[in-house]
Amino acid sequence: PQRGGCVKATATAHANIALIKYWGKANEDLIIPITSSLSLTLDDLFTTTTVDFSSLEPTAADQATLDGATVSGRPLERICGLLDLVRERAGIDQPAKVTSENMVPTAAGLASSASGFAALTGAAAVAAGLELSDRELSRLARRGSGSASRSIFGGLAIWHAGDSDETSFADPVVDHGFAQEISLVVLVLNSGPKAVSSRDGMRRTVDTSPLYESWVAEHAGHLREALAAVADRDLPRLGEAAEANALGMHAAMRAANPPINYMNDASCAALQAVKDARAAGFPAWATMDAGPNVKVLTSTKRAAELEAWLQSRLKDSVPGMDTVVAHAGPGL
Ligand code: 2P0
Repeated sequence: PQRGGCVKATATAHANIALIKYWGKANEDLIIPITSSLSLTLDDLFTTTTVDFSSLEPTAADQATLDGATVSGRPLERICGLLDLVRERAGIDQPAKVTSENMVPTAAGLASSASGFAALTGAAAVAAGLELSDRELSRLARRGSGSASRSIFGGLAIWHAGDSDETSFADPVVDHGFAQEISLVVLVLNSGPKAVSSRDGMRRTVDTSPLYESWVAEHAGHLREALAAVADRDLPRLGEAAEANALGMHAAMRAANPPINYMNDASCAALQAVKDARAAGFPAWATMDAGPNVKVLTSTKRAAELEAWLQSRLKDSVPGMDTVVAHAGPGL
């Protein structure tokens, strides 16, 4: 493409939460994961990003803002890394001006690199004049942040681990509308910065945790169960697989040296409340990521009722807890 053809484009991508997790890389440079993962893309949690290859002097460095604040340091380097891949592919060399806005409901504390890198990939590809398939976009987004590979797609998505750049990408899961029947009640327990980044936490878990291998060994069964559950529209079976997979991941993290513990007292109280909700007859299974928040998988029908029940249950032990109900959202 000729240089003059490079323009400006905007894309919106939604965050996703893994029901069956990605934790650990087989190849850190290409971001090839050790396990495949299954996620739900969410509706009102998204990032909108504009990439403009036409407004900076040719010799300038890339610039980025997030919610109006200038991005620098490691986060800027990661953005530049993704832009370099896009430029290389398009045969251009203009610097880019990147403007990004995170749309997160009331302090959800879930601002995710998944929606950010998926939106950046979508906008940069179009601005650079590339016409990429969803699969190519997923592979490219993966290079920015692994979980971003899944945010190219709406609803349920599976990221096939693969063993190379060509074979590691996400696909939509054929679910005949089942994604609309499930929701997540997000218990926002702390929106402060995380103690250990996912990237470092994964590396330390893979390198030092004696429980990592057994989690990986169990993982294949969790994923198989979860996919069978989706095919059968069987929420309890999906919930059990998801909860076992997440708790096993956190156990492996805690066994790392030094230990990684994303759970605080509020997380433990929330996990117990989820068990209690189940005993009270709710469909409710917990999952957690690289932070203290607890996300509760439930049916869309009962999500609001469960949210109120959990709020009441936790009002004394976790004062000031925020909650958000997230439904299935669209792809890029
Ligand atoms: C997941 N997480 O499957 C897992 C579960 C957090 C816990 O993907 O290093 O930001 O950029 O590939 O994608 C968070 O890690 O990590 C994540 P990188 P990413 O959703």
